[in-house]
Amino acid sequence: MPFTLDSARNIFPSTLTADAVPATIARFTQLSAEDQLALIWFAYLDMGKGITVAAPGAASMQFAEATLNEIRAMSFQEQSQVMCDLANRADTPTGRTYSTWSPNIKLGFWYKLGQWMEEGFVAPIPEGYQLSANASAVLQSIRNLESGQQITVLRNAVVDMGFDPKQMGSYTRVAEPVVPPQATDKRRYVTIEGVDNSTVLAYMNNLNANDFSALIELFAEDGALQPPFQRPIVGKTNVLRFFQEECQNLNLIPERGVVEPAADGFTQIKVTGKVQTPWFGAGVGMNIAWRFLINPEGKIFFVAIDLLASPKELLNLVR
Ligand code: ECH
Ligand code: GLY
Ligand code: GLY
Ligand code: GLY
Repeated sequence: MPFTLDSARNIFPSTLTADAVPATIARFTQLSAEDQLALIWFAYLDMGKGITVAAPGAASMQFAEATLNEIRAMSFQEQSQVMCDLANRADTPTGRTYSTWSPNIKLGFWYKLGQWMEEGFVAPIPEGYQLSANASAVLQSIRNLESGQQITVLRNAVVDMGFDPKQMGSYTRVAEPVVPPQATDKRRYVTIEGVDNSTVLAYMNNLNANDFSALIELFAEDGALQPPFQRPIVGKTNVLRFFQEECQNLNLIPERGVVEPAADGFTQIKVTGKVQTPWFGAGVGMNIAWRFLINPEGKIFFVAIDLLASPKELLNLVR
């Protein structure tokens, strides 16, 4: 039987992903908006003791600027209401605008609000705010995660806020401009112990160089990419849009892998290693697995990117 998207998703089933991330998000979502905001505030302050978040670039901040300035001009009470509405996913003008933004714009928006909260321009979390017992437990779970999992929880919490885009009808997506690919003589070329497959090597090298037009040509027409804790993105057009909107300036540091023949002339390849996001640079190395299914023409039929349960999983290359 030829591979389907569903069967492709199950290659290398022994891969242990960081289930603590969706589990924590599910508990977080049950909390009141006030608790959610306060919890993120405490988690973010905590994290700041160990790792530094980079300021968002001007290119991404310009899109949030009008909304940020409206919020800055409000009373503390109105500001708190806007922030709670976002956490509640309420149908408000700000909630709708927020939903049109790419993840990086959403993160940049909250980065700025956090700065303004510290500086006294935006309503702070009230001094002595007492988290509910449930919220304290969720915060404790976040504290117990490794840093790559912590920042994934924070990112997912921020991405999920705002009005539900599925209820918005058609709208224009707003993302940062796409940077030009890195010049050939500046590029870094990876080596992967145990893997010499040219499609996989080109995938890593083109993504590291922001060369999305070369990268997308590695995919089959109906190829799919599954980001951590998400449904697969299917088809070259959608995958390219995802690369352009969410994958600029990543640093992929694959370490080792295995290559195995699969049914119907396909090849399955698992690679493990680290990934750095431009938000935290070398400060946070996320433990990642890539599970590739390459078709007989050498094109990517499917690739899953998994956030691993622990560094030990970096050595799990068995089927
Ligand atoms: C304050 C209190 C009120 C509420 C809020 C606040 C602000 C919070 C802020 C949070 C900022 C969080 C940030 C998180 C960034 C996380 C980034 C991550 C990136 C992961 C990327 C990966 C990439 C993997 C991929 C690979 C591929 O091969 C294909 C593509 C792709 C405090 C005011 C809310 C400011 C900045 C986790 C894993 C490897 C799938 C992308
Ligand atoms: N500061 C990281 C970014 O804007 O992606
Ligand atoms: N955190 C996975 C992604 O960038 O979509
Ligand atoms: N999705 C890219 C990043 O957050 O760094």
